[in-house]
Amino acid sequence: MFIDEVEIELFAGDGGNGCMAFRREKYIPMGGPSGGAGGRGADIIFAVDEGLNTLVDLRYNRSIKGKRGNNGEGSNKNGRQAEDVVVKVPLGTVITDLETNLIVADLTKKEDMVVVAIGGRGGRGNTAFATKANPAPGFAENGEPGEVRKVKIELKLLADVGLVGMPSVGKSTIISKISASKPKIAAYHFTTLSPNLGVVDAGNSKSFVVADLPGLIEGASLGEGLGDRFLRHIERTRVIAHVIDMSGFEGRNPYEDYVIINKELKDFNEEILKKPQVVIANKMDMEQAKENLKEFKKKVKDVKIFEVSAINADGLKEVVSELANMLDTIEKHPLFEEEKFESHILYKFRKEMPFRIEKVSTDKWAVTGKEIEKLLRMTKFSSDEAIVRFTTKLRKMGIDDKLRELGAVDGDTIRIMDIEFDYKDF
Ligand SMILES: Nc1nc2c(ncn2[C@@H]2O[C@H](COP(=O)(O)OP(=O)(O)OP(=O)(O)O)[C@@H](O)[C@H]2O)c(=O)[nH]1
Ligand SMILES: [Mg+2]
Repeated sequence: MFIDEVEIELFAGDGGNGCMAFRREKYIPMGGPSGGAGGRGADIIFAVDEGLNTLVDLRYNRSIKGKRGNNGEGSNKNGRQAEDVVVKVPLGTVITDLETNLIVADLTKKEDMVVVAIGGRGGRGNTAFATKANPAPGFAENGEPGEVRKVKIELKLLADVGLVGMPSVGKSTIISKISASKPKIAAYHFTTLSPNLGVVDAGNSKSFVVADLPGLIEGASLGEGLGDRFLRHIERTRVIAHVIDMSGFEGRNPYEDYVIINKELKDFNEEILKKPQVVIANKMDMEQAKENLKEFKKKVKDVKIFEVSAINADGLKEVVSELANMLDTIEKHPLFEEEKFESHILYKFRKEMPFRIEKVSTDKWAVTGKEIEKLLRMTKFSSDEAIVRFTTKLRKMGIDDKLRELGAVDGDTIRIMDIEFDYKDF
């Protein structure tokens, strides 16, 4: 089943409690404090799994809960941290906080992995509170509660070209001829009930992804037919391929179809009509098609029209090469503006990397991790040589690359512990 929207409540794990204990040793009446810290609660992480193409696995989950960190113990034993929960989702998944309506993550790269609910910190044990004035503190800290949030999870498929049009105009036939995708094709309306993706080989080692969408009819934006719910899947496409049945054999008028579909696209989201469009005039093998096309061309002058007989694979080569050329020249625009994102995003990385990066605000990033923090403490920032060594190390650890990948630009602020410096992209 194809599911492209679910709402779920996330409960990250609570931190384990710190322990209050004192050392007991033979012949020593009362030792010092020895309570260990609690472990961190489980993060709830969303990660891309390229093998998935629907959110169906999440459909029956009202909530996802992370385990609690273990409590600290005596003898300064720290509690174990809980194992993170990793939720696998398809490429193109967008996660929005339902309270703030801000986007927490837009997972558009196959390595993407984002912490959506943060596990609670473990509480400190009484050892941590020992001071000169109070060498034997009789208290410990409780674990921090894990983050709780309600999110909407949406799939917006990642495709370069979207095939749109009335039912039965031949959209699925086209994708079946230009890619390896084998959707159901039939003479009745609404054969396609959910989007199909296909990879098109455009030669010269170029390729692009096409989405074949369920048919639209007049009033789709008001819920007629299958409605407009699948149109979210062309929001990311860069080119719209508008398929029209030129034979008009079902008693339809190709020009009217063209106008109706464009109006439905506009009513769904005006931005879609701003995307470049080509018209695929299909079923040119049928009677009437030539004549209808002549009329159509008189009325529609501002868009490229390709004459095609999908069933015979006639004319599709030209369409593919034009689409490839267009994609070469059209810039990729991010789907959402920066302001729509939550300012604070925590990234985790697929390969266990010894650091974490948090996007603290639009131009500010925080890097944490034992190794990097140790290095920072040991670096004397008064010597040039030490600074060079420090920055080389940052690069070697892959921190530079990760920051660039996440979108850091020259002049952004990078914070490690309490030191801030400017990011420079070399
Ligand atoms: N004569 C002719 N028939 C075609 C051509 N292309 C598709 N058809 C037929 O048109 C009918 C509908 O084709 P589909 O590819 O299923 O159409 P669709 O646009 O995907 O339809 P929905 O999924 O219902 O929206 C099928 O019977 C196809 O065989 C063509 O170039 N010429
Ligand atoms: Mg179809």
